[in-house]
Amino acid sequence: MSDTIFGQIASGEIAVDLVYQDEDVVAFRDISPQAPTHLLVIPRKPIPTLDAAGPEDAELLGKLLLVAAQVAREAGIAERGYRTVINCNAEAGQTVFHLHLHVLGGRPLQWPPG
Ligand code: IU
Repeated sequence: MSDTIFGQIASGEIAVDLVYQDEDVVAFRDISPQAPTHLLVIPRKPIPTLDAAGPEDAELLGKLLLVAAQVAREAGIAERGYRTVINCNAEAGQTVFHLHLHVLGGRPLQWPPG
């Protein structure tokens, strides 16, 4: 059983434009890109939010970051710069409750974010 649409992507039930996959992690292009390059990196494990992750997920969380760096390099945005974002819960703008890490780049990014 899949948790959300990202769970269905992670399990292969829904096909998307994958840029990376291994036994633990999947990365694909965001359907509504907010920058010239906008990738999402998700665990196959259905963790709903960063707040729901526990010590048992430490290695997986580290892997998400390493995959984010890898797909950013492969997308050609690493040298000029990119941003990683995890929105946690509603007030931060989380809309899909399967942990995901945004990788945004290819244009200058403002700080602070809105
Ligand atoms: P958020 O952090 O939960 O707000 O991010 C969810 C992202 O998932 C958002 O950028 C959507 O455009 C993106 N997305 C997607 O790529 N494919 C989908 O089928 C759905 C959402 I639903």
